[in-house]
Amino acid sequence: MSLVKRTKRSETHFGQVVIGPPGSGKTTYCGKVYKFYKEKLNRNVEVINLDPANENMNYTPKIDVMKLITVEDVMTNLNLGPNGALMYCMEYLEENFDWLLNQLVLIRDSYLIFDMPGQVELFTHHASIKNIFTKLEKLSYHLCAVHMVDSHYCSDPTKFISTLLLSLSTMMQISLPHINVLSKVDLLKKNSSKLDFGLDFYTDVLDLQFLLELLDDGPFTKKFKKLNAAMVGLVEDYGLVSFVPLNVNSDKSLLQLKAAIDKANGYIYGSGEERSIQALLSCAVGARTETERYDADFM
Ligand SMILES: Nc1nc2c(ncn2[C@@H]2O[C@H](COP(=O)(O)OP(=O)(O)OP(=O)(O)O)[C@@H](O)[C@H]2O)c(=O)[nH]1
Ligand SMILES: [Mg+2]
Repeated sequence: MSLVKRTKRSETHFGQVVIGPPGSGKTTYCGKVYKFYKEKLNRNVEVINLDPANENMNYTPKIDVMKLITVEDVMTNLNLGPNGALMYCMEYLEENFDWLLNQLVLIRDSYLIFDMPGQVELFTHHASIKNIFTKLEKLSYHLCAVHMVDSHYCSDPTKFISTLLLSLSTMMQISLPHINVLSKVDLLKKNSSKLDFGLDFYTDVLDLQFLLELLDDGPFTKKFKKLNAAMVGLVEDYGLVSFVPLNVNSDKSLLQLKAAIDKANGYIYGSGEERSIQALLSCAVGARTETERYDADFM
């Protein structure tokens, strides 16, 4: 009987898949959140590295794709460039799904954090990563995509519209419960005077007409009024994109994001964790509950 068939479907597993463009903060977040969940929440958690070119991991992965294949080896042996080699690695991982599953069954009781590579086409139209997580979903892995985007892109309306379109197409392609994250908001706060709007405008994505006005006034974008309106209209019509801000060095910020992720993937936590969350909350946010609307003071 194949490993897939032997994997008990009655068992449920939970976790998050950390995706996003290069340098958006995925690996840093994985290391921080691993420590935070383990030490502050007593959650039984493991990190899985699925980036075959991950050099500076701030955690020890329980499963490491670099033991199966690396971008460097593919570049040397198949004479491919770095991007092609990364695509090849993901296709290779898909073909060797049992390699991953064999190791996942050994940590079946753990909450899983997947650190992913940063090439955007892997999440917008290439099929391998989607296929891997679809297979896991069918095996009762309840995963939430945590899509990190550098909040620096809020500083320019053209970059922000690209971010919105990227987030929307990634949501469509990956098809998992999905949380978009604006990473490095601590840096954004330091440069808040350079922003056209307050942080809420960028996180809530509610009234993009203001963004359209800026695009229509921009020296390079004003000649594309219809295109600007079509792009903004597309994002508004779907009504799916919004962001949770994150400063990875703030426990309060990690806790806010945790609440959103647990809600999205349906994570059921044990009473031990519930107690520690209450303790953390009383220290970090006074009388407020974790479901209450956060403001910018955690940045
Ligand atoms: N100030 C600040 N810096 C951050 C934060 N999160 C990540 N960084 C920095 O952003 C840089 C890139 O972080 P990584 O974690 O390597 O990003 P990544 O998405 O894993 O990058 P790739 O794997 O290459 O795609 C590092 O220098 C981090 O220290 C944050 O919340 N605040
Ligand atoms: Mg990384």
